[in-house]
Amino acid sequence: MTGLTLALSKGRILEESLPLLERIGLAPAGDIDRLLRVPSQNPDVSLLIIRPTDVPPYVEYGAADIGIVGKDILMEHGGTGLYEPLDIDIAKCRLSVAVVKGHTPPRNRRLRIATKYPEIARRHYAAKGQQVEIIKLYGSMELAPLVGLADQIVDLVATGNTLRANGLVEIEKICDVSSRLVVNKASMKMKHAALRQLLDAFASAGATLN
Ligand code: PRT
Ligand code: MG
Repeated sequence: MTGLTLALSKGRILEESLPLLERIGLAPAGDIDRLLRVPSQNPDVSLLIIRPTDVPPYVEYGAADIGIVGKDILMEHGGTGLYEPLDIDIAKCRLSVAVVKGHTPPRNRRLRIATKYPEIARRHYAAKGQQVEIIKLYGSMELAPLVGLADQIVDLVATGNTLRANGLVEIEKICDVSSRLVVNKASMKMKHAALRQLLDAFASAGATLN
């Protein structure tokens, strides 16, 4: 089999991927808390442990043949330079708009939207014909409306507990999110047999076709 490199999203996606990787014989064979590159149980597949937002560029430019990443990150990235053959149905949540409970929109200026996803937010409000100002943040979006930095946030929601704890309410769902398998376009041609085998293994372990 041709050597393959699989890029994994460090954090909750990696944790939720581990049982699946184990089932298909790709569990990490090394210290995933310290190493950035670890062998897997399969000698033909090595693993990269990287930040979720870095998975699309690693796969698009061929530093990894395949990757596991959230649909949120893929949508923000644009996703056209990659194949997205499988939904692996883990790390599920939704991307939503939330506001402070009882908040009334400003009348003398544009709505301010705080988010880690400026592209998704831009497309969402543009589709509704709404002119907004987007403020890119890197974490703790829930704080922004509480301190008057933004009128609304576009953020991930799973149980809704974080919103509730901060006095925020979800007013609109943009889309559902789960983790996806993405594949480098050139690898799909050049390493077709090896990748086909891997994709089949993911599919029979429960991933569904897109
Ligand atoms: O640190 P870095 O910025 O690199 O990454 P990260 O902190 O975003 O990574 P991590 O490990 O949190 O994983 C993020 C990925 O997991 C996302 O890209 C999603 O695809 C997926 N995912 C699934 C989630 C959630 N569920 C989720 N609930 N990512 C984040 N959350 C956060 C959300 O932002 C909010 O703050 O959890 C909070 C809401 O949870 P509830 O249950 O209180 O609603
Ligand atoms: Mg984090």
